[in-house]
Amino acid sequence: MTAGATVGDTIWYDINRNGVIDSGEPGLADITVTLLNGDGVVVATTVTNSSGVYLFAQLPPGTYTIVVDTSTLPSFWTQSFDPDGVLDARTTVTLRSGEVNLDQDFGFAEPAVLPPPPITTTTSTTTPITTPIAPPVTSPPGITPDTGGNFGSTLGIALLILVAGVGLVATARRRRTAG
Ligand SMILES: [Ca+2]
Ligand SMILES: [Ca+2]
Repeated sequence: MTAGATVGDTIWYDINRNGVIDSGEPGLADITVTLLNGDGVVVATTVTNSSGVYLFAQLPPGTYTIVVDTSTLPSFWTQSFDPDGVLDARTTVTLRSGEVNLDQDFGFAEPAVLPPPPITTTTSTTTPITTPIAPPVTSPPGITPDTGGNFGSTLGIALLILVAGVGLVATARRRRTAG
């Protein structure tokens, strides 16, 4: 019969992100922690208590991996400290018979630069999106600044006026002739 080993024990809010549990930095409660054995099989799962403490006890000696379920952290929080130095929210330890290893602490905090808030679509018309307006093209009066279609329609209107004018003149001539 070998004495059971214990591993833990703190997941904390590393407010100043220096990797050290400073006074005033609280533990993170209700964070899910999973323990895998050397074969990667889940041995146990627990959650941190109100002080951010987790413990796995009565373990046979061997190699274990502690995995912090980051989905149970506040949104957008990132890791500031990992026992093995690699910020992947997991660490592997080898426990001797009866060993008590309470140095497997993980620090998390908000990112130094917060991500932009999620874009929310709004139907409000009180704050319309203003798009930059190109300055108007100034041109001498009487000249159409645009080309193409506008010119064509202008030409069409001019032709209509011309035809109407010819018609009026012809009508007038006919009236004079008749009178
Ligand atoms: Ca700290
Ligand atoms: Ca790690």
